[in-house]
Amino acid sequence: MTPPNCVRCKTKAVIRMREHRISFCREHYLEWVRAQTEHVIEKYHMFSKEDRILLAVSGGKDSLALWDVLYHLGYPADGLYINLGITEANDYSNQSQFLTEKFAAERGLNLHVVNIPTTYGSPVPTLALRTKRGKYKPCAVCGLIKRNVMNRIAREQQYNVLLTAHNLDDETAVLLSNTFVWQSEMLLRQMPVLEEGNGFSRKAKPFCRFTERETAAYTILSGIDYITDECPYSEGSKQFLFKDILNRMEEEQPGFKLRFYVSFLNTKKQGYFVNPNPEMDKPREMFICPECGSPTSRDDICAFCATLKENIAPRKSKKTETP
Ligand code: Q46
Ligand code: ZN
Ligand code: ZN
Repeated sequence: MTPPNCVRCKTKAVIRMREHRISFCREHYLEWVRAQTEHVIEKYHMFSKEDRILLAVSGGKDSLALWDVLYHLGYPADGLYINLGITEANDYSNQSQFLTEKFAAERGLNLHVVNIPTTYGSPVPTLALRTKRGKYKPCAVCGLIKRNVMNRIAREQQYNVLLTAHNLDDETAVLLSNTFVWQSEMLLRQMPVLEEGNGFSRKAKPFCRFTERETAAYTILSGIDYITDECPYSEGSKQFLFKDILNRMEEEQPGFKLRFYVSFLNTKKQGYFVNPNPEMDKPREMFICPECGSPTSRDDICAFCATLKENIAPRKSKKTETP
């Protein structure tokens, strides 16, 4: 079969997207990704060039691609890299920090770095190991730490928008897993944009409509040097199973993931997902955590600080020790 031509300039295409029935050369593909991102930012009213934007960057393909796209579109986004202190998988954390710093320096972008071992005394896997939640896998504690750090930096540095580079594969895997067990509260909250409230900045996901293949193609075709190793703790994650199911559906029916996600959002927009307790949508009474200054719904230290305390002084009772 003759390779397809770029739909714009008719030269040989480097990427063909069956889900959109289009093919592009390198130059027009990069242009298309940038234009589509701008379209998503405007469609979901994510942010404008006047906002103070902070992007969580991991050194991986998605976050560096998003930072590059925003840079080309003229959105003044600063980066936040969190070094988790993971040394396995070829010195994973230091290597990804190095690549993120190199990316930022090459473009003159502003990057905040938070080092978890220096700030909290131990790397994430060690912090997690000493807690009940992270006894077998550090991911739940890691997620809690990352969210706390992102919110804290946004608050301290007055960023009103916090971005993550979740792509369509991530979003549909979460959607599928929540649908399987009818996690209605999570389904209600899953949106491309979460408005600011209760002391937290607005959160947005400008890559939510691009597949992982599309973001990877952007990173490679742009010549961005990114970390190819996965975090060693991601192995065995249920997310991979859901992604695999969705990839098989996509193979059979190109465009399946996008239809699944967009029809979910449209159904929600039509009012089919309604909170049975409207009181829950109202701004809640919030407190300030006396330890870290985070807004919290608990009239006590926040969940993050409670986890760290558990870590510093593990509870001794048998009940606490039992998983
Ligand atoms: S970084 Fe952290 Fe992930 Fe690694 S320890 Fe688990 S949660 S897998 S996105
Ligand atoms: Zn072209
Ligand atoms: Zn706290």
